[in-house]
Amino acid sequence: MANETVKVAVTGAAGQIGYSLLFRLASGEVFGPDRKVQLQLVELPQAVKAAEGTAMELDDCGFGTLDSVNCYDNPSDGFEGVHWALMVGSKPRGPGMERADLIRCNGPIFVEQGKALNRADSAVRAVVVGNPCNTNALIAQHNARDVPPDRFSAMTALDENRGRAQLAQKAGVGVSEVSRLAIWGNHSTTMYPDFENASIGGKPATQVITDRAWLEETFIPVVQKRGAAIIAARGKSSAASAASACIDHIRHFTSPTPGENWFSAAVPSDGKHYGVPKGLIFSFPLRSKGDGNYQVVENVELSDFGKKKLQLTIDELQSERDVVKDLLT
Ligand code: NAX
Repeated sequence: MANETVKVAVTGAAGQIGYSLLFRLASGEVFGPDRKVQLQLVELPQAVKAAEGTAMELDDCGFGTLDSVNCYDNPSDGFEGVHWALMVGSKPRGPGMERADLIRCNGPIFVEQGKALNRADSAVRAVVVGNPCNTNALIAQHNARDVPPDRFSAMTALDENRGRAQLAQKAGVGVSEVSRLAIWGNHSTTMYPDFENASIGGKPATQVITDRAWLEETFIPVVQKRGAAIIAARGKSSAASAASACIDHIRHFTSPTPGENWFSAAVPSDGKHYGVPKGLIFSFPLRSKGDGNYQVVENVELSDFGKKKLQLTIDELQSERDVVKDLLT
C-alpha cells in the first residue's frame, strides 16, 4: 500500500493525548509527505462534540496530507476499514482504586473494541496506549477473532524514551547517543529498563556510567515511576510525551530498524523467548524491516539481576491475565 491513503482510527480522540497526537498524524510526519491520511476519531457519545471541535482545528491547519476527518460515537463504525487502530481512550484510575479494579473497569471497553476490529482492513495494526495497556491489548486481541494476534502491540516507547533521556543526562551526552535500551515486560512499575544491555556512544552503558548503585537504585525507579512524577509536577498525566512516543512506536514498525539497534514494544509472547509464557503481551527488544512486522531480538544476555527483574514483571502480567480471564474468549 505504498501511496494508498492510510486510514487511522484514534480512540479517546478528545482526550489530552488525542489532542497532541492527531495533529502529528495528520501532518505527514508519520506516514510521509506523499501519503494522504484519513482520520477516524472515536469517542464516548458525551465527548463526540469535543472531538468535533478538534476535527475543526485539524481542518484549519490546512495539512496537504489530511484527506478527511470523521467522528464516531462507537468503535464498530470508527474502526471500519482502518489500517491503524490507535486505542488511547480508557477510564483513568479513580481515587482509592487498586490496579486490579482499574483492569476490571477497563476490560469491557477492550472487549467491545476488539470485536470492532474485525471490521478493520485485513492489514490492520492495533496499538494500545490506554492503561493498563498490556492487559487491555490482551483482551482486545482475544476478542478480535479475524485479526492475527501478531498485529497487536502495546506502547512502551515512552518508557524507553524516558530511560534514554535519564542515561543521556547522567552521562552528559545527547539523547541520540543512547541506544538499545530494552524495556522488558509490563508498562507499570514492574517494567525493567535494561541498562545492562544499553549502549552510550557505541559503548556498553555500564562502562560509561560506572556508578552501579545509581543505575540500580535511582535509574530504574525513576523510569518506573516517571508517570507519577509528571502527575505530581504538572497536575495531569503525561500527554505530549505519550503522543510523541506513539508516533515513535508507529515509525519503529514502519521504518527499518537501523544497524544493530532495537526498539521496545509489548507484543504477544510466542513462549520461545526469555522464558516469557506464551500469550502474555510483553515488552521485548524488537527489530523491524519496516513492513509493519517485527522480530524479537534473540540472545540478549540477561544477568541474574536482569532475570530476577524479568520474573517480577512476568508474575505481574500473569496475575493481570488471571483477573480478566473471563474476558478472554
Ligand atoms: P484523558 O482522560 O485526557 O482522555 C481519555 C479520553 O478517552 C476521554 O476523552 C474519554 O472520553 C475517552 N474514552 C474513555 N472511554 C472510551 C471509550 N470506551 N471509547 C472511546 N473513547 C473513550 O486521558 P489521556 O491523558 O489522553 O490518556 C489516555 C490513556 O493513556 C489513559 O489510559 C492513560 O493512563 C494512558 N497512558 C498510557 C501511556 C503509555 O505509555 N502506554 C502513557 C500516558 C498515559 O498515561
